[in-house]
Amino acid sequence: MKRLLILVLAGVALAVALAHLPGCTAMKSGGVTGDAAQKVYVKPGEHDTYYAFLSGGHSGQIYVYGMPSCRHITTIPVFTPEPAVGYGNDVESKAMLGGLTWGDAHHPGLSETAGDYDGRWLFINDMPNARIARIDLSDFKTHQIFGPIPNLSAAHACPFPTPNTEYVFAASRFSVPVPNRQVKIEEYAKDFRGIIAGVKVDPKDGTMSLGFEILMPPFDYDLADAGKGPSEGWEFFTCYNSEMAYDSLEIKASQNEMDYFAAVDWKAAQKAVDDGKATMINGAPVLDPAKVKGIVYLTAVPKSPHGVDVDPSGQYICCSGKLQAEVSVYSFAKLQAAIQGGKFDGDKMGVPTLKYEDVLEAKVPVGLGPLHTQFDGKGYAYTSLFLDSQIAKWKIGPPWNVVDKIDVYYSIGHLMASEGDTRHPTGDYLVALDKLSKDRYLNVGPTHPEGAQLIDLRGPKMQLLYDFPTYLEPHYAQMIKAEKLKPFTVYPLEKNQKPGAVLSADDIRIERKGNRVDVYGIVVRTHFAPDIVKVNQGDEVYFHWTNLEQDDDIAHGFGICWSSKNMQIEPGETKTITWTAEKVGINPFYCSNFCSALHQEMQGYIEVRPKGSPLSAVQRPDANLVAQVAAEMKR
Ligand code: RUQ
Ligand code: CUA
Repeated sequence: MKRLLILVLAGVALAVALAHLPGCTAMKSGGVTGDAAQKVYVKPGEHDTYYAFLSGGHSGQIYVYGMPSCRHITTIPVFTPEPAVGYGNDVESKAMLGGLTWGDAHHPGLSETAGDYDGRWLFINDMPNARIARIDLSDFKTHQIFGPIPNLSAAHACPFPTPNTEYVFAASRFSVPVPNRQVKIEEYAKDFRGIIAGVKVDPKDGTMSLGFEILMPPFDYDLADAGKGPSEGWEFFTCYNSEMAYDSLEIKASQNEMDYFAAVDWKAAQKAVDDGKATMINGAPVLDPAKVKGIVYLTAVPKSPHGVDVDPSGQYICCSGKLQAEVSVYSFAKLQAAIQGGKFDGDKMGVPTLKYEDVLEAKVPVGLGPLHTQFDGKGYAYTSLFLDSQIAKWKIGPPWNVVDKIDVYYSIGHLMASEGDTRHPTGDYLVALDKLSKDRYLNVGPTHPEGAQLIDLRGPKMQLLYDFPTYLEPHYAQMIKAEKLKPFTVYPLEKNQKPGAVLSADDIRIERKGNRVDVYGIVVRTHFAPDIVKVNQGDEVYFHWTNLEQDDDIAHGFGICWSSKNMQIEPGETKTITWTAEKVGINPFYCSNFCSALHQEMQGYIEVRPKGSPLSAVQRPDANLVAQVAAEMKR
């Protein structure tokens, strides 16, 4: 027995040594074949067929990639200031960030119509601050940040939109006292609660508002997915820590054989709020399942589940127990039958519990450390295996077997399939989002990039096509057909209704009231008007710049020397930034975004005079400059 063990260990050691031998490239390249390069090659001047939106994790942003070329096209600033474009620096975006300069963005959620991506909006969560942002895909800009959502701590299971984007959701990863107050941490089970929040989305403009909150037992709510087809109207949430541990979770939260997934009937929950059955806590309508029946149920899931994913047909709910080598596939029909038949085996703080066997359809032996599942629309599912560093492809339906596996490098978390969360995944590509990249790229010191890998799903077997590094740290991502998005490239000047906008040369002016100075100006190739600004020391200066350009890609910048003030003004846009005149003297400003042959000449000066120097209430620029701008506006 002992000898056998030694032999096995020696074999393992040899295999490990071989894998690390230089020149063992067949191993490191994961069996990539010669045609892979062609499949990712997008000729210069041509465009990719998919947009991929990768969450930026604790960078707080969203990264936009083109697929299949895996080229990083742009980064959308969301929860974190971005100085190049001045996000968080101009007055409007600064107010939207609400004083926070960090977010941890996990799960992008594209808006849907009838269960398919419609290309209107992209939602994403900021876990630690329990916020949800909405990016408008008509201009790829963040337009709303909703939250912090009251009573809820760490919105990880978030936002996972419903099939017609009626709602996005958030649930507490870390339970806290509700309402939050000083309590003894040791009285966790008594005083702490989880919250599942339904956030309404206005169908016309995407504006988010709070619909309802449900008071839940103090478990750790982890991931979510919306029901679709037969299961439309329901949202599913996995949770771990049904042990209700408040310390040493690594050990104490892995004791129970079973944790749960929660099934929320969101229409019933909204109706209960509309019928006045909620209690207001911190401005949020909170439903207590001990008093309000029929809104939420718990079903047993083995071994600390992570991902929950509904298949394209909407019949099956796939949960992965991190500490189990199987995916548990539940039947929505069985869930309904058990609820209707009242087959509860108890309750958790008023939430009825259902038995594993009563709702289970199949167990699929995928491999070690299953986390997330995606779909190809051709009857197969793909589950990421963190511990095995593999993806398992398995058949949805009898015999529920694994039909293919592929190695990934290394320690895969999420995976994303093309249109993979919709009713009609396209089955073209899969991207593995690996937590570790180790030796895959040139060494850049101790912080390695994250690893992403493009996999072709079009053949009978998965084929690895390409590796691409990403900055910290994509969790989830979504991929949408490029043809569905038609972003505009200039803001039409005639529709510019911003309060500080200057749409006529006669409106260019500098106004002062007390120590507040408002500069109403324009930027256009290749000058600022006004380009001379006179203020007094201590003045609070508001620069309102309107970009008169209506040509693609002609943005101007406004950067002030000896300051952190910079922003970009896009064609047709008006933006405001503030700056305090601290020192007497001359302070240059300039266009920070290369815009034309005379970009270097696009500059100006602020003359800061001593406090109390006489200055007129309204300054107008030089008449020649006004005439020049008037002529430019007619063009
Ligand atoms: S998580 S590796 Cu933040 Cu979505 Cu699963
Ligand atoms: Cu305007 Cu450079």
